[in-house]
Amino acid sequence: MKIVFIGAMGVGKTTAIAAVSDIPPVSTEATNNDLEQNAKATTTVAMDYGEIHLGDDEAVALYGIPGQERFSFMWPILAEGAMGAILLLDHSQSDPVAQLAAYLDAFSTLVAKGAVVIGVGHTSLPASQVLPGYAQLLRERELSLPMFISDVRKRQDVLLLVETLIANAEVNQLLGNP
Ligand SMILES: Nc1nc2c(ncn2[C@@H]2O[C@H](COP(=O)(O)OP(=O)(O)OP(=O)(O)O)[C@@H](O)[C@H]2O)c(=O)[nH]1
Ligand SMILES: [Mg+2]
Repeated sequence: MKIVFIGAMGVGKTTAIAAVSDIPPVSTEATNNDLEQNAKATTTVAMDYGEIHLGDDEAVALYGIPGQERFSFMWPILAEGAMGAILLLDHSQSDPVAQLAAYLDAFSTLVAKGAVVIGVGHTSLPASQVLPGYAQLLRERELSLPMFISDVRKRQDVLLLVETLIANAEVNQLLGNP
């Protein structure tokens, strides 16, 4: 089982995978030279990799994309064969609704399968104030995707996203959806 973490630079894909991985995560961090986009010290330049172990011989493989546009050639490579995606958003960035739109477009194959769960982070506001703007975009696109406020620095928050994605995939399979 493979899941890919997607979203813009600095949303927390590397952080999320490190928070839940049962193995030391593999990361490809390099000095961030794009400080205008995001002020953090390092950025992913190829991918992140981690694993959640479910039983003796079952594992969920977690891949993280590099958020910088210049590495977008990696995105379809990393999404290949994924059962779904966890789309992370940074509510403190200037236009996170536009980011949601951009990532729904970039990963349209998984979106069409309903195999995307959204986690909105970098906020201390209640869901009732944060989520309506994103929900509006989903409504306009006639999409119904699970959405949570998530602090990806917390293992439980990331696990909720992963478990929801897996549960959704199982329901779709039962219903015979593509
Ligand atoms: N204050 C706050 N910080 C957060 C939250 N979630 C993540 N962070 C921090 O935001 C930063 C996210 O950095 P990364 O995990 O490297 O982000 P990324 O999505 O992998 O970014 P790229 O690899 O550059 O695309 C880390 O310093 C996290 O500790 C949150 O909900 N609130
Ligand atoms: Mg990263």
